[in-house]
Amino acid sequence: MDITQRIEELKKEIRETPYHKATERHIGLLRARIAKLEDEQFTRTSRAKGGGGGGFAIKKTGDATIVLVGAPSVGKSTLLNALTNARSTVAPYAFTTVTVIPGMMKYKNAYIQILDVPGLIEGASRGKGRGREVLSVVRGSDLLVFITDVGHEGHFEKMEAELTKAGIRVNEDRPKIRIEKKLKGGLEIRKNVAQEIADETIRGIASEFGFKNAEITLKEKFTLEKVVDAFAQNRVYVKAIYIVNKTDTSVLTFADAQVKIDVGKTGVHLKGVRTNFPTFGVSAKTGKGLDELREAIWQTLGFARVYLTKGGEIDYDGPFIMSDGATLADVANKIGTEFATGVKGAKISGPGAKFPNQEVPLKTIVRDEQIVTFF
Ligand SMILES: Nc1nc2c(ncn2[C@@H]2O[C@H](COP(=O)(O)OP(=O)(O)OP(=O)(O)O)[C@@H](O)[C@H]2O)c(=O)[nH]1
Ligand SMILES: [Mg+2]
Repeated sequence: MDITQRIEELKKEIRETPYHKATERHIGLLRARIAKLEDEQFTRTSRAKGGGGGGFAIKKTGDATIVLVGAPSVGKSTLLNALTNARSTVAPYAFTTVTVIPGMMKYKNAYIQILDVPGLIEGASRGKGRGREVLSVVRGSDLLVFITDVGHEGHFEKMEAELTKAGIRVNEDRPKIRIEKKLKGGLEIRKNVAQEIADETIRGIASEFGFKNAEITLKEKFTLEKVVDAFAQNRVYVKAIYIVNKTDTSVLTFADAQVKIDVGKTGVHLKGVRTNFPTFGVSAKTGKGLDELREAIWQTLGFARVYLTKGGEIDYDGPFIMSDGATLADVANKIGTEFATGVKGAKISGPGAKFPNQEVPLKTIVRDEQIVTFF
């Protein structure tokens, strides 16, 4: 039996097993086995085809790298050309793009690398249509832009399903768990939050992934899927925004969200398809909604522009672009490691400062448009 068949067998068994306290551990183990097989399938097919070579090994440059993920012909290349200086080939048939085409978008002083890749189709995680190569690029990115075109809004779900099978978690937080390996003592489960999943189930899943002795602290309420993710290797967590292209051709309707967008309206927030994350109607061809898209990319990446003072003057020309959660120490390091070792402290003004030139610890997280003086 090949891996795909084994996965199907296990899924069938899960479907046919009623879920309750007595079967929870067994179902947990089945899920863990599926996760292991999917990982194996993904790495095996990647190796067989020689990994990320053949135009797929793109050097990451700039402040962040984002990937345009979508089915063939939805307009990924057209969008790349509209947002960046790139000239990726556009044509009205599937699989026009067969490698990775990079472009650079400058926005608010940040250099954002955008990668156009071949269309993602069902079965990609099993290697269909350059799927593995595309998914490898996706794994290495900072943000995904999911793209579909009018009439194919259901594609979002399908794309996410392919990514999930390749160990990629979209718009999900990393499981809040601490796993401390020990030399002996078995698997000890500690909980900061009450859990519905039994300790035995958690132990079973952990040992399925090869953990023998460890102190495991659960810091949030876990689902069975999250327990599997917490112990599985190879999970990546990436944010995504969702866009529907070609809104110049017809009225965009979202059946699920019960939102109707007329032709001509731009950049409308479609809450409901994926709540909490922006969804936009755009037209790569006419440029409709692209300003809002650029801003959404910037916002979702969570960048902060940090202005340094030079001889008492604020240097507004060249802010440092810092990523989400960066500290003042990270800013000093970005200036140079030698500079950072000489830094004793920092004073901040503007956003995040209680008053101008407030002295704060270097571990302080920077805010957008903050003014910093190191001393
Ligand atoms: N009307 C309209 N047509 C568009 C738009 N964006 C792209 N197209 C057309 O859709 C077709 C496919 O566009 P591409 O940019 O090549 O699509 P792709 O997603 O890169 O396709 P693959 O590389 O094959 O995966 C072309 O004929 C484009 O001119 C749009 O916003 N509006
Ligand atoms: Mg293309």
